[in-house]
Amino acid sequence: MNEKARSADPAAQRMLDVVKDRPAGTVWDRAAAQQPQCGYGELGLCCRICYMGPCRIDPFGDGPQCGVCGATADVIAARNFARMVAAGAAAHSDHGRDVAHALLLAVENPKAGYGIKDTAKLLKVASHFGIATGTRAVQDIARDLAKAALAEFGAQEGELKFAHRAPPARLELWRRLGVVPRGVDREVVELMHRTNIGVDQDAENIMRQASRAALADGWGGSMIATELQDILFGTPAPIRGKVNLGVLSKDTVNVVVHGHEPVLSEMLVLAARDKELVELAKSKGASGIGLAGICCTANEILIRHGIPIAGNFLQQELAVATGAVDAMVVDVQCIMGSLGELCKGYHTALVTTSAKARMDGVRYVPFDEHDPMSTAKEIVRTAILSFPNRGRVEVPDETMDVIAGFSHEAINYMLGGRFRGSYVPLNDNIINGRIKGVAGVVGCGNPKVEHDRVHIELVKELIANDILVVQTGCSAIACAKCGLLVPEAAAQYAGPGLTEVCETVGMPPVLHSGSCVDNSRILIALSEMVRVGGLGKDISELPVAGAAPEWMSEKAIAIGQYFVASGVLTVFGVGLPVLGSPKFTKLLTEDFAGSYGGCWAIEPDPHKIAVRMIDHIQAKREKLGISKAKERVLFDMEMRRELKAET
Ligand code: NFS
Repeated sequence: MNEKARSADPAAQRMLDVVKDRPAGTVWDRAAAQQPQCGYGELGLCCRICYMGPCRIDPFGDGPQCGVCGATADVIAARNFARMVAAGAAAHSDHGRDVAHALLLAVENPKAGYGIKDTAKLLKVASHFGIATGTRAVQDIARDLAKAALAEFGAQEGELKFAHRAPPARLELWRRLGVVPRGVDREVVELMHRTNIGVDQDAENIMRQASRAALADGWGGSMIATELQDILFGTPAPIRGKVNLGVLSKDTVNVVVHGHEPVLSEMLVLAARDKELVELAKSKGASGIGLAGICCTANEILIRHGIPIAGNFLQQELAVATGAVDAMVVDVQCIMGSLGELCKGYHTALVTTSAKARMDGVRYVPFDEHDPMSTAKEIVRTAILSFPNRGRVEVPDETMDVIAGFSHEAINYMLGGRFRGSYVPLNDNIINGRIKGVAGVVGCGNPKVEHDRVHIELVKELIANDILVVQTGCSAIACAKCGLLVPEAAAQYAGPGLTEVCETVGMPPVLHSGSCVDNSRILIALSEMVRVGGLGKDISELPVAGAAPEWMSEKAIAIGQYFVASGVLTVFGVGLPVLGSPKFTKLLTEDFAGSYGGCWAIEPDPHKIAVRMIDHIQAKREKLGISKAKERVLFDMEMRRELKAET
C-alpha cells in the first residue's frame, strides 16, 4: 500500500515516507501484518465469554450455528456489542469521576492549584442537582456539587439528574421503555452481569440494558466530565489555534500531551510558561518551551487555551518519528502500545502518569493530585533534559488554522448575542431553510480506511448541502487539518444558505465542540433546540443526524448507542461487528427507529453516508412541514474527483 492510500493528510504521508525504512513500523504496518483479520470477529460471531469456548458461528450455515452453551448468533453478536458499550461507557465515565474528584480537591485543597473558573456555570449545574445556591459561598456550592456528582456514579436507584435535561417527551419515552439510567457504575455492572454465560439470552433485552448503560454515559458520566471541566477550567469560547505536525517547532523544547483527561495538561500549560523552566530550556539551546497535544487531551487544551494540536489518533507515532518531541506524556485511553518501543529508537522521553494506565518498561511519574504542578514541572524538566539528545529532526511543514471552542454556551451567545443568548436564531435559520439541519460528525481514525479521508469528504458534502456540522474528537482534528474549521471555509465549501449564516455571524461552517466526552454538549444543544420550539417536541423530530465515519474505539460504540437511544440516526463508517446476525443487525438498523426514533446505520462510503444523512434530515423537515422545494446537491463523479484532488 503506498503512503498516499494510507492517509489523506499530506503531513502524515510525508512522515510515512520518512519512516518507511525504519525498523519500528507504524499502526499501518501492523494493520497490514494482521491481514486477513478474523472473519468471525469482524462479523461479531466469535464468543470468548466462557472457557467452554472460544466458539464461533458459521456465517454460511454449514458449520455450528450455536456455541457450546447453546448461544445463537443473535445472542453472541448482541453480547459482544453490549460489552463494547459497557467498556466505552466505563472509560468515559471514569474520566468524569476523576474530574469530580478534582473539583472536590479544588475546594478542599486550594494549594493543589485548581480553582473555580466558571462560577456562573457552577451555579447553573448546581441547580440541576437541586443544590441550594442563593447567598452561599462558591466553595460550599462547589463542594456539594462535587459530592453529589460523585454520588451519581453509584446511584442504585432513581433517575440520573442530568437525564432530566432531555426534552420531557424523551424522558417519558425512556421511562416507558425502562431505560432511564441510574448511576453508570450500576448500569455497567448490570450489563456485564447480563452478558455473562447463561444470563440474558434475548438480544432485544440485552440491548435495553446496553441503552441504559450508554445513556448513563452520555447523560451521566460524560456530561459530568464536560460540565465539571467547564467549571474548573473554564467554559470554552471560540479561540484560534493551529493544527498538524508542523506545529512542532524545531527550536523549542516540545512536550506533547496525549490521552484524555485535562487535569494534568491544564497544569502543563502553566508549567510550560514557568520562567525558571523557560530559562533552563534556553540554557540547553532551545528558544523556549512548546506544548502540543494529540487526541482528545489536545482538544481539551485547544478549546480552552488555543494550545496547538500535533495530530489525531493515527498520528501519535508519526509525531515521535519527527524527532522533535522531547517528551510525550500520556494518561489514559487511545495510547498505542507501540509507543514504548518506538520512543526507544528516538530521544523522546515517554512518561506515563496514571496509576490506571502504565506501560511495561516505560517511565512512570505518578500524577500527584495534591500537587499537580510539581508533576507537571517534573515532566517539562524531563523534556528539557532530553532536548540536547535530539537526532535527526524531520518535521513536515503542514499546519492549519482552526477556530475551536464551540460549547453549547458559546453557540448560544454567538447566535443570540451576549445578553440574549438563545438558540432561537439557529432554529429560525433551520425553519427558513438557510440551514437544512445539523450533523454531528465525530470519532476516531482507523487504519482500515484511509486516514482522515472519510471524515473530510463526508463533512464537505454535508456543508455543501447547507447542513451545519458539529464535531468532536479525532474527527474534528481531521477536518481542522484540511481547513474546514475556519470562517473562510464557508465561502469555499458551504452551500449558499449556510454561508450566509456563517458570514453574518462570523463562524465556521464546521464547529469544533471539544473532545469525545464533549459529545454531551451535542445532547444539550439538541435538547435546547427542542426547548426553543418550532422543530417538534423531541430530539427524534429534529432535522439532525450523526456519524462516526472512521471509528475504532469501544467508546465510539457507547456514544453511538446513546445517540441512537436519544433519538438520532447515527451512521457508522468502516463496518460494525454485528453483521453475522441479520436479526440483531435489523434490531439496530431498523427496529430501533420504531422504539427510540433513532437507529444505527452502517455505511463505509463517505458519499453514501452523506446521502443517508441528508435524506434523513430532509425527511424530518418534511414531517415538520418546513421543507421547501430545494434539491439536494448530489455530488457527481466529477465533484467527488475534485474533492479527492483537494484533500
Ligand atoms: Ni474518542 Fe479520544 Fe480519538 Fe477515538 Fe480516541 S482520542 S475519546 S476514542 S481515537 S476520537
